[in-house]
Amino acid sequence: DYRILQEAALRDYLAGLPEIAALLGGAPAGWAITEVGDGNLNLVFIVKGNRGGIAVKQALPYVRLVGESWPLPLSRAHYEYLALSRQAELAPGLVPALLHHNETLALTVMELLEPHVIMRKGLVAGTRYPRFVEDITTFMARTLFFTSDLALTAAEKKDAIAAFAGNHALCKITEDLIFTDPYRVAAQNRWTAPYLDGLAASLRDDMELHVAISRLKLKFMASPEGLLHGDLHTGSIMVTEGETRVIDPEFAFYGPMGFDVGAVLANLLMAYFASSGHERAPGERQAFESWVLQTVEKVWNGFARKFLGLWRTEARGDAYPVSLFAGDKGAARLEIERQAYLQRLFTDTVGFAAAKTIRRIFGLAHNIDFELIEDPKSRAISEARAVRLARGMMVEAVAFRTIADVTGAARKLRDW
Ligand code: SR1
Ligand code: MG
Repeated sequence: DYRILQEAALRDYLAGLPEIAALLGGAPAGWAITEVGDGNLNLVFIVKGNRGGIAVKQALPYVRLVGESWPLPLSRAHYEYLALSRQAELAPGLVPALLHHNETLALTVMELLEPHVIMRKGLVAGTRYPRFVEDITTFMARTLFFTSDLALTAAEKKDAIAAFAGNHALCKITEDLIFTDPYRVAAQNRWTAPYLDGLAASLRDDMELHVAISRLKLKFMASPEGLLHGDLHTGSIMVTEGETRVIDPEFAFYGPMGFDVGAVLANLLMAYFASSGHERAPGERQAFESWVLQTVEKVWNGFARKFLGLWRTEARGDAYPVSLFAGDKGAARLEIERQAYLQRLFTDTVGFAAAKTIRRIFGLAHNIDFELIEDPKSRAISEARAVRLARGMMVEAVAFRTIADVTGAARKLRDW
């Protein structure tokens, strides 16, 4: 009984939900309904009555960006709802409140986030978000730690992996669009031609890069470390100066933690490189760019500190059995092991951040950080700087020992 709900059908549907109708207030005929979806996959409506408002998201049976020629399972709405429910338990207040879900219609009604804006749009405008670091580090540390083997028993973890295992069509999008297509001839690839033609060709011929991206792809496919958001870019984060909400986890599945952390860092680094192509008030450019790089550092450092803190105090999982680390000697050795774990996670994060950058410049789905730079030559310069950093981060990920190594390299490329 799935059908795409356009305005009139959506109004009738919502009128039949007493709690939602009461929240909106007034007669259904008076509700203002606007389709606002600007993502790649779904319909998103804002509905406002005389008392309140809601957001309604409905999955389409195809990829919106491309059209009906690219079918996509509606089941992604189920996984998104499941992930949002779990994230709400683990990171309260950092995802939108869920108000209603209809599995058949692949439709979810959520709290309307107002006056929040999509973070990517704010970054393009040069806005700084003082609350962001605190919230995104809490979100990532808690959702990744508490869904890992450090916090769950082996049985709980395997059940949790199984609950998301069916979301493979969405994983396949990532496997193709991020880990494969930008490095080969693919019909859907595009870039800022003709300026980046040579760079695009060099990616297709760069065997060290092909090895590095293939290792990352394998890690993405074969490392169910924790429940990932799966698409944690700045278009999946809504912000005000004092609040942060993570939205849109339809790509959720059990994967390598560095994929989520790398997504956040990559999108901040792209905002940094794109900044030179956007209008800024006098003095604002430098202030914004240095805020972005400080934010990159604080996101990694804050995440690592919170994750380690949870491991020290909340580890009830079957990994690292307490009985093997008894006494002062055991505690000291386990602490060294925690640091080593975080260092490996940092290396993964650096590699995934690089992959997330290259896909936005040569693959199908680009981002407005670069796309809104009108002059193609100026856009290509910003993109080429980001790609140069990303190539180094991917091929020599272990050479980046600290996050300051990443921001230092970014700073050096700022005027390259
Ligand atoms: C065909 S979907 C393209 C991209 O949009 C989503 O936001 C994901 O990033 C996906 O890779
Ligand atoms: Mg999305």
